[in-house]
Amino acid sequence: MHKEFERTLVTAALPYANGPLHIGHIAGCYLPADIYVRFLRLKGEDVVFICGSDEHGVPITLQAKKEGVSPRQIVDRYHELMKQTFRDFGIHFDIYSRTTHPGHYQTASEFFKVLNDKGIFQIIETEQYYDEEACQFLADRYIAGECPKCGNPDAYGDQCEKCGTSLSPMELKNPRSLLSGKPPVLRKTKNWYLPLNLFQKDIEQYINTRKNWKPNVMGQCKSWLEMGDGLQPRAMTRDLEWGVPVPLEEAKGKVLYVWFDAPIGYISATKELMPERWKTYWQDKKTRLIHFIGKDNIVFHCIIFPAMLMAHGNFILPDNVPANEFLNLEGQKISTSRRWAVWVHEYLEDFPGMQDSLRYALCTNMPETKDNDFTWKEFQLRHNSELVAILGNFVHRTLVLTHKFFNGQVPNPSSFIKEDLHALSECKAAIREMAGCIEEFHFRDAIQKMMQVARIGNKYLADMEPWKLGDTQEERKKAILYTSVQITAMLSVVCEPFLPFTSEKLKNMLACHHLGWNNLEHDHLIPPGHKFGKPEILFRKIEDLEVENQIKKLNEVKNKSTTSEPEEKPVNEISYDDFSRLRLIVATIEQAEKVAGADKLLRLTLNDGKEKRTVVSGIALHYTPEEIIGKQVLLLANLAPKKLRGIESKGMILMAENSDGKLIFVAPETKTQNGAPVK
Ligand code: B3M
Ligand code: ZN
Repeated sequence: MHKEFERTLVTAALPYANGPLHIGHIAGCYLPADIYVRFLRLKGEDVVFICGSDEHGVPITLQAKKEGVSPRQIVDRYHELMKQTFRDFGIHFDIYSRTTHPGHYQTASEFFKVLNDKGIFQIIETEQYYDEEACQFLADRYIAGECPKCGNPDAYGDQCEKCGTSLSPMELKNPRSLLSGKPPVLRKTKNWYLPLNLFQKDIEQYINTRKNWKPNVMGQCKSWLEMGDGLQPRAMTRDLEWGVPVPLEEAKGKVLYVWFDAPIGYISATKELMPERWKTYWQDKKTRLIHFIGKDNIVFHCIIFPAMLMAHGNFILPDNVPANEFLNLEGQKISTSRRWAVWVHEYLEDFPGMQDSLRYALCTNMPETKDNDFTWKEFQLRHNSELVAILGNFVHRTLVLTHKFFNGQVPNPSSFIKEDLHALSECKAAIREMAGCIEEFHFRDAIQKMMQVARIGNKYLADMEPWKLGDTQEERKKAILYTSVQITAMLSVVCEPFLPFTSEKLKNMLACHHLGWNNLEHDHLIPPGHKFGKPEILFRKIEDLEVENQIKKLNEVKNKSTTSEPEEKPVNEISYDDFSRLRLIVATIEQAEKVAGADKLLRLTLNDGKEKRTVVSGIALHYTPEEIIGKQVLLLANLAPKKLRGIESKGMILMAENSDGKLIFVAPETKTQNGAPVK
């Protein structure tokens, strides 16, 4: 552990209780958090692992509306399901609470009151969209309309899911209520704003002094801090019914913004778990606070929640926020509403007792630095060729041979040769590296290092071939199996964070439940004479038919998904429709000049057949203005206009990039009239 800390508080994002858990949730947040916590526990460190259901917010009320039941019914159903699924899958929280817990209402209200009493909030009256039929203000995901950036007709009031831009309802074109489908009207309302702009300096200082943050997380934080005029005040209250009521007389009928109450849920859950000691974990500087989340939650955990904690004053700030990117499924975005997912509770029914196989596939393919894809074929391949053929095979051979030659008792060799000692020291080196990787949140590398131990053992046994040794070589047999048993024992300890069920089975077979991290310092984890327990199958093979059935099940969902819900396109593919939205035409460069103060940019005047248009193009390092005047080019004519160095650029010219990075003009082969379409 880092010297300046005595304990670690780990949180995993509180999942919305609006649907079952899928593999994207697990790979993005819960598995890395669980591995990390199990590793710290294994080393005997003081660590507490907090999670619970996020039961407020629009995702809940919309799901309730869709199913025609109350929000309460929705959260009760999915809270129980998620809690059970986590438990069955071996995600081992110290507490799994929920934000409808009365203790949470109290904690969140008190937090709000502290900020209010300190005069932190700005009360601002604004005009907000209102649905006259549903008698309700339309915040966030209650409203949809056309995205001002990309034209997506189904952008939400808080975000366009197509281009990723974060939005406010006022920015949508042709807004419509998702409750009644009608265009909303504007109504005045007062809300309590957290003036994030006043925290800009402190947040910058906080972010800039964080060590070892992942580049994807740092990058998002910086772009928020540097965007436009910097951080803006953000409303912490909403005109809704479902949520924690704002604890002020003058705010009757309003609730706390879900992103105000949900992170406080971490605090409430800690209080519930440790009523006497929770403050040590939230207020003592010797505690290290770590939030595991998915990438869509970065701004809330790295900027807004820290600003809330700073405003309150009594709390420590997150030390690290190791966010993952997203996991796709068979080339398509995972989606709860379109049911394109592998649901964890269904996996557990279809593959009973095989939690670790999925944990293994999700960890080896974890979207740590970029989005990744889960496919059933790869799941099967990884399982059969790694878990079965390497880890399972090594353990099986070791145990079977020990039973055969030595009656299931660890032999007592009188001497070793250098291969024996080398195998042990290589395993120890891999384990040290594994620990380093986990500490740095590199879980993919870490699980490879763990498997390296099995690979070393497997190769050692194959090279030594103890099954070929005759009766005169009894001493060698003893040394080889003794060594293999020690490696198996190491594995039973170090696979625990990743494959807890396998660790348990291994310890049963070896009858060595007492083994822990400290034993790894010694070469001799299990002494001669020790008697093994009952052998069990570690991993059975996964048959083609099983994964074919899973793929079939997914395809049924795809075929059933009705026309009302647009079908998700493969991640790297666009439809002809998408293509036909590009207006590509031929144009001629009539003028070109350098843009003052920007060495990469040229300002071009193009004749597009109808008019002259200005395009600012990043080709100045490759061409002088003189050499390109008169050239014909291909122009993307309907790209949204953009200001570059104060010049409005309308469109983009297409260039090819050669292997030296030089940009080459792409143009019609023979002179063509300006404005001619490119199809
Ligand atoms: N409920 C959002 C999500 O599932 C969310 C996280 C809250 S963590 C305080 O994306
Ligand atoms: Zn958009």
